[in-house]
Amino acid sequence: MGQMALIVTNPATEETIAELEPAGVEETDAAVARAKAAFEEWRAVAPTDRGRLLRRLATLVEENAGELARIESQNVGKPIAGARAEVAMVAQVFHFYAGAVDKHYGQTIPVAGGVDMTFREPLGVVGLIVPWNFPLNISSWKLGPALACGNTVVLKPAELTPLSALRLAELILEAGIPEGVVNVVVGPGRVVGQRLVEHPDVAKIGFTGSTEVGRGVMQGAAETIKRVTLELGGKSANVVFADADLEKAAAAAPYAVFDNAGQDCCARSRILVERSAYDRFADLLVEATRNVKVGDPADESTEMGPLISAQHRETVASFVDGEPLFRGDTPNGRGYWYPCTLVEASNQDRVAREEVFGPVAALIPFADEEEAVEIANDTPYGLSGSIWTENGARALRVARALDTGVLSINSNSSVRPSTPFGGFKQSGFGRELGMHALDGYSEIKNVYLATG
Ligand code: TXE
Repeated sequence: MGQMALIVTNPATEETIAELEPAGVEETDAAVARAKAAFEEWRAVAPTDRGRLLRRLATLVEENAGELARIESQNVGKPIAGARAEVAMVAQVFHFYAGAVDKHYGQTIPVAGGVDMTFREPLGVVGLIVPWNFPLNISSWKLGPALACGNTVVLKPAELTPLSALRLAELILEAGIPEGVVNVVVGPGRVVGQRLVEHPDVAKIGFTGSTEVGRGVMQGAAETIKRVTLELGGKSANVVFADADLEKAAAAAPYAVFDNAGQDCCARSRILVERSAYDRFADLLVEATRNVKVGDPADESTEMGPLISAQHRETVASFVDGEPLFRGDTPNGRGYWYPCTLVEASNQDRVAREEVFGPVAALIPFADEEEAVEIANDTPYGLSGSIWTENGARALRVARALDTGVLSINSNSSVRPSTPFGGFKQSGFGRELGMHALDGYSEIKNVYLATG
């Protein structure tokens, strides 16, 4: 092919950990053809058997959790304890969809002259395009419902982080899922990803990545009227009212933005604080941020590792000018380190408008509930967010008023295997996880039987 080798790096050491031959259009087409050939057999597998195969995959992920977590930690620079928790979630996701296969029902609808019924049909070959921030997790969120519904798959991991998906592909075969049902293709987004988007035999693209590339995916999909699910960027607000448990909110806030070194679409990177509690909360937040343990991802106690690449570190750094409210420490020497950083901002500043995708949080004061909602919604994004208050009615009032897909009250957790996850506005559309994701990987067929 004459293409340059794809160099895979450990971002904590800058060492090369793998060299791969990148796929091109030809290999992508071959993978789509394999998935197409496997489709009829896979859709015909009895639901309980398909469930059993997914259950076996979940168990294999559990049995190989240590190895998968190590791969993910070394390839993404994730702290090993966090990587283990992510792999545990991958297993839970496959367990969930193993159990969902035979619970995704059709309906019967009362009509005149006969019986009307609906079926959930698989789409065919689906293209799954995954980013580098949670490579295995996000792969599982798409693979679980895609396979449960009877689709076959071409999965394209991000160029920077292909290693865990390649290992997962081996476990998929070991679980007994037939050859051709899942095909992992490693190569550049604008070649392999683009080809999947254009390919006439691909029925749907499940995409997680930047809003910019997502826009291109949606445009490309229009040509063949492909279905798309887009999980894009975010600029989520963590809204802290003066009547909240401030200690608890401040202790949790750093982990809602510095987890995964801020490379998280759900990062609560705008911390909105009611003015009357602002100074007290800012002091508590600085203290809590000082305690975030940044360092070697292999160390069990590490809470934050490096960024994914040198180029990404430059982008992140471009958001911080002047002296921030707080800047943490990082290890010296090799690795794409960037410190935990707190800045005071207005919602019009660039740091409050664009997705930083790094450990930089903006503190923004608000006067009252009305202004909190106005600022939180003043963004093109709408993925996630949190509300901290001891007033239950206010919590629900604000939750209903925020234009965002996933919210937590007195907590910052966004993602569970059984609950729907996805965005409003330019954070995308379609839902991953839970029973809702199955709707994105199946088509409803309506059948009328005349009984007269
Ligand atoms: O994302 P891309 P990048 C945001 C975040 C980050 C920025 C850039 O702000 O800093 O995006 O990250 C594939 N056709 N998020 O450049 O390029 C690509 O190979 C089809 C938010 O890594 O969107 C990869 O597999 N596919 C986000 C995937 O798309 C294409 C997670 C995502 O890469 C393609 C990641 C094309 N033309 C980044 N070009 C989140 N929501 O969590 C690239 N790809």
